[in-house]
Amino acid sequence: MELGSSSIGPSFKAANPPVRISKNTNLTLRRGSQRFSFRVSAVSYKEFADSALEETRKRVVLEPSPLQERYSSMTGLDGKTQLQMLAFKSPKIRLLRSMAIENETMQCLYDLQVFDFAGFMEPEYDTPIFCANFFTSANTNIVVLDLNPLQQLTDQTDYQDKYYKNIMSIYHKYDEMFPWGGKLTAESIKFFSPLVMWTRFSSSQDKHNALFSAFLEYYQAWLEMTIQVKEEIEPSQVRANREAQHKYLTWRAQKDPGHGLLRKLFGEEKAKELLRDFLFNGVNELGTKTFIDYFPEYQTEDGTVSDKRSIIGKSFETRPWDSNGLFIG
Ligand code: BLA
Repeated sequence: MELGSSSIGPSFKAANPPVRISKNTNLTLRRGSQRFSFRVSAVSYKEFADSALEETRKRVVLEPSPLQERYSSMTGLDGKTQLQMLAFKSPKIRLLRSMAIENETMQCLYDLQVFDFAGFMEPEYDTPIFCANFFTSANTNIVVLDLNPLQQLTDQTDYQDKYYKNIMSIYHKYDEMFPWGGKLTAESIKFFSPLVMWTRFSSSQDKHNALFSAFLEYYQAWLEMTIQVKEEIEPSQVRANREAQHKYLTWRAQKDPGHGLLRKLFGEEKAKELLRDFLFNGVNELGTKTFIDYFPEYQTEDGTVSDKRSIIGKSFETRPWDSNGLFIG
């Protein structure tokens, strides 16, 4: 298979994503008679969301999700930080939602930006969860881009062959540009696939352009999977899909690294609502198991959930999958 193309099933070839027009911003400051001019590389995650939705509409009929009526935009307690939310569904996609946070201040054009874009299927489908999670502050970026599996991929399984084997070339296209981001909360690895792009980098226009291409390429691979997937009719399989999704939602609604920032921006109560009702919607509806049922190691002596983000701690200094996607730990 040639590099840059990928196939899911016999007929699928991922199209190359549209090229992004570079958007540099020139800033000019004056002090007395002197002029200082410099360029900042700007990234607009709203543009990422718009492009993904545009690609989706070419293939799938999207309807607004009922969540859109309650969540569209918000301003943080600082009066400066803007949050924008989009939410859609289709007959197969339970929820396709986007959250973009931007903070434009006078001192620094883009002080803080967050992008969290995810796609969750109805439980009749075992397609992975689309996950783009980008955090950009003054000069650093933290990126997770993945098709999060519904089955743990630290062992070779049919699920891995079905969804990942034929699209590993997508990951290899970007692995030099976006090397492994170093140690991370060890618990997270079981929610990731061998396709995961976990990286940190300093902002530059080249990196932001490449991230945009990677985002759309991963997204198109996911979209194609959602189109080709067949409905599961075996009730035990549907139950397993639902529980896997519920476990994932339960993990992220409780332990997502974004909690702290959302709490600072909107206060504890609103942050919790955003997490449980919008970002990880389904946590209250898809199952009745609690966080402790799924992750008993987090139980404290008085029975509550430990505040710790991780019990195991940070690990995986290097990528725990080899280039073929085999887990090497
Ligand atoms: C950092 N986000 C991180 C890190 C990971 C992720 C792995 C590095 C820190 C760590 O090791 O945990 C992302 N972790 C994930 C994802 C999964 C996971 C996607 O387990 C999926 C299973 N992030 C958000 C939102 C905000 C956000 C909404 O999703 C902000 C509102 C911020 N992520 C954020 C921040 C950091 C971060 C501020 C750096 C701070 C930190 O490391 O705690």
